[in-house]
Amino acid sequence: MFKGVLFDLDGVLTDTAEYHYQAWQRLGAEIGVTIDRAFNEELKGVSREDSLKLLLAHGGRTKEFDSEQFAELAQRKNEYYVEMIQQVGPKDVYPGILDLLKHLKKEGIKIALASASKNGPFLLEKMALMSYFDGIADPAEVAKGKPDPGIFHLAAEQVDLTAVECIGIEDAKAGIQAIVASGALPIGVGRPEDLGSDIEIVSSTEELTIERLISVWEI
Ligand code: B16
Ligand code: MG
Repeated sequence: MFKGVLFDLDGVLTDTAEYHYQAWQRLGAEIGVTIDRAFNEELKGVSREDSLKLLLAHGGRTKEFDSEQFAELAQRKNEYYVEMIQQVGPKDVYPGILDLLKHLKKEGIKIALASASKNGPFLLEKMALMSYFDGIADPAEVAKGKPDPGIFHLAAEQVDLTAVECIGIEDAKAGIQAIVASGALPIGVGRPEDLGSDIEIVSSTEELTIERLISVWEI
């Protein structure tokens, strides 16, 4: 039986993936880089700085910004994002998530956050989910972002486990790659076209019941 569940945040616990998209779109429009949802799939789960690098490369603008301007652009995107998440509350928690967290707690299964977002703890507080989490991996402490497995190793460590004893839940391609590389068992939230057809996928978080997790673990 698995001993822990390592949760991604944006796109798994709530719909903040959409706000990230809108914030990048707004920043992009200001510097003449147009992005669409297909391109946004490449940004999901990827750190703020790495996302900005991808966005600038997408628009062929990489060489136009020095490090100071780059930092200003990253900060500006975060300001747009932070502005949008102020109104996030318990009503925004994705369906099925609260029940799953309650069941996991009842069974003594550890719960940890493995989000690339530096805004993760703020959002857990806003959604009144903080008390369910036994550990939070600080993305500032890992050398490389997803698809590197670092954040999943660190999340498992926060709850005194190793990744192989855990299930990891993700909505992003880079995140699934990170889970697989960590040795945890992946469950994807989304579409096989985006996440791959070789792992367990649910189309909605409503399907994330403890029974489903147990059956995936036992396959
Ligand atoms: P921040 P996750 C990731 O969170 C997002 O998917 C990604 O779009 C974002 O760029 C990244 O966090 C960094 O977020 O700018 O708030 O530090 O999906 O790993 O929970
Ligand atoms: Mg995500």
